[in-house]
Amino acid sequence: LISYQSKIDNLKPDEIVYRTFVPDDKVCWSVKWSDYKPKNYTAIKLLRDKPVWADVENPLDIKNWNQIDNQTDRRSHMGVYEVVDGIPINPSGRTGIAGRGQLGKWGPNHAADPVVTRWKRDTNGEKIFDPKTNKPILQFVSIRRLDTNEWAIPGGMCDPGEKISQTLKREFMEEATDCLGQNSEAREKIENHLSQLFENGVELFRGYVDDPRNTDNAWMETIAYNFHDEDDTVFKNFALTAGDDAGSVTWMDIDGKLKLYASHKNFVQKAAELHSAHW
Ligand code: RP5
Ligand code: MG
Ligand code: MG
Repeated sequence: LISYQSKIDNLKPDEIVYRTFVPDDKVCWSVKWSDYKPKNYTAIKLLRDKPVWADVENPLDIKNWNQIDNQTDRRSHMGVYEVVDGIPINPSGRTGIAGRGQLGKWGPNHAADPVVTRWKRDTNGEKIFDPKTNKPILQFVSIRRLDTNEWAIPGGMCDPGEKISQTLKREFMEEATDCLGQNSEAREKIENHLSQLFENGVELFRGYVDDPRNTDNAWMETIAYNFHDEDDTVFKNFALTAGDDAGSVTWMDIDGKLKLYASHKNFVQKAAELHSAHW
């Protein structure tokens, strides 16, 4: 089943398109599987509403694969991907479903993930250590996604022509501070609070994301950055508010037992390693 498809397209149970089961040893395209014929699925929502952020319906009308195509970056962080009979092929292998699924773009869909961290502190402001690892506990700003209900990094898709630094800050402000639900004065205040923090990021990851929406012909890629509030100066007097695609927001303790959306746990682990924090 392609994630939350029934909800998005309002499908009846018998209309849902299921993924072909792909065993681990058959994910790689180089492994022969002549009977592999995944169902084709593009969300009805995309076909019917034709949102501005989405590609044209027919991938054969797109020519500039592996390049910047007008404002759309069709290059992959994973190198040059194959295009077979005019259709881009997922560089990470078979997903059990063909078409664009719920993703806007054929081929790579670029996102950015801000991993915003601070130290967990007691009421006296002292760092809290994990009793087993003896390392201080780092916290990150986590949102609960409205689509799958899973906890995740407050990331999102890059707008056409947008710089990655802008996407990181914009998505954080939309999902973790509800800037879209505020007037321009409040929005400016939030932006001032965050501007310095977002100037000093460290790249954690760049590449393919194991996103539930991925198909054989459309997939998510991201750049994850860490923005760390070492002395709690930014967030001491600043409350988080969930907005846009986020149902709730919280400071979540970083720990190896976390369960997060897609490959987000890997990015958070990298932040813990960067700060020699508990994992
Ligand atoms: C994930 O999808 C990325 O890591 C990023 O967090 C997210 C972007 O999609 P939306 O949040 O805009 O749905 O794979
Ligand atoms: Mg968003
Ligand atoms: Mg998002």
